[in-house]
Amino acid sequence: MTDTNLQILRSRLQQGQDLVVLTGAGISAESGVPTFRGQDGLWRHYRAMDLATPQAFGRDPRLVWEFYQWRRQLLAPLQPNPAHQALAALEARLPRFTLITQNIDGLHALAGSRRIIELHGNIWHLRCTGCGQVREDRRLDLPPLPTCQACGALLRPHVVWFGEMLDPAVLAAAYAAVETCDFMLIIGTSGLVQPAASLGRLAKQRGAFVAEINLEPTPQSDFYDLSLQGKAGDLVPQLLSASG
Ligand code: BJW
Ligand code: ZN
Repeated sequence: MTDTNLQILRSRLQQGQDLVVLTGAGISAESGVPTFRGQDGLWRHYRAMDLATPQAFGRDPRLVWEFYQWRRQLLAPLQPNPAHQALAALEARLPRFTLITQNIDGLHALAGSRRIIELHGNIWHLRCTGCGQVREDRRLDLPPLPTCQACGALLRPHVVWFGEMLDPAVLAAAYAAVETCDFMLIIGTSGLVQPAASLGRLAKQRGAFVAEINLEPTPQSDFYDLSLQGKAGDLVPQLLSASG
């Protein structure tokens, strides 16, 4: 991050602006969580349409559950990194701060963030396909086809698959925050998946200053006020250590 760009972002934080942060898989990459796209991304090795759609689950729930059980086992020992921690510290400092994440890994909460809008759900929550009940369940030894204690129907991961609507209340909360913020920081997302990919543009249209932190430019970069290339685990803490 150049000194000038750093100064701009610091000064906005010092002004106590209403900040919205949107995170994607890139913020968890340095914790060891695989991203979705890019060289070692999950969707390079597995077909999203076979594993992350309601049709795939309907066709072969056992296969989809195998994929999610594997990911739960992979995630279980992983820890938040300095970028997650810096955002948790920001939440504690700023009176007006909203964290929106596309990530289902739960690492923001583990880092100490409290008010988190999880757009795509949470892999540690299971939802009943019969009665709709959602429960936290961190077991790593789930049966191959876990069922609901209340009604006996098949459980599924409480995540949002392609072709599914986001929870309307969750999406409404995200829009409300984005529409009224005056500073939005977008970290570690390829900006390809809707509707999350449009949130930055919406903030910009509403007059907010929008900055992005990513290893590389994204399709959205040209629309933002600043696009900073680098690792979230390096840049986000720098931003904070200079703002307090
Ligand atoms: C670093 C870094 C480091 C790496 N530091 N940076 C309009 C037009 C066309 C299609 C659609 C449309 N509206 C909706 C759609 C369909 C679809 C969609 O968007 N498809 C596109 C791919 C074209 N969207 C949906 O289906 C959504 N539902 C919906 O819109 O409902 C209404 C509707 C339904 C049907 C038709 C039309 C409308 C739901 C989307 C659900 C996404 N689900 C997933 C899986 C969640 C569960 C799971 O994990 O298994 O969510 S897919 C996956 O992508 C996951 C992520 O949250 C999401 C976004 O990925 P993200 O976070 O951006 O990760 P990457 O890997 O893509 O990028 C990582 C970035 O980090 C890279 O840029 C790196 O450079 C960077 N990076 N290391 C900083 N250290
Ligand atoms: Zn049930």
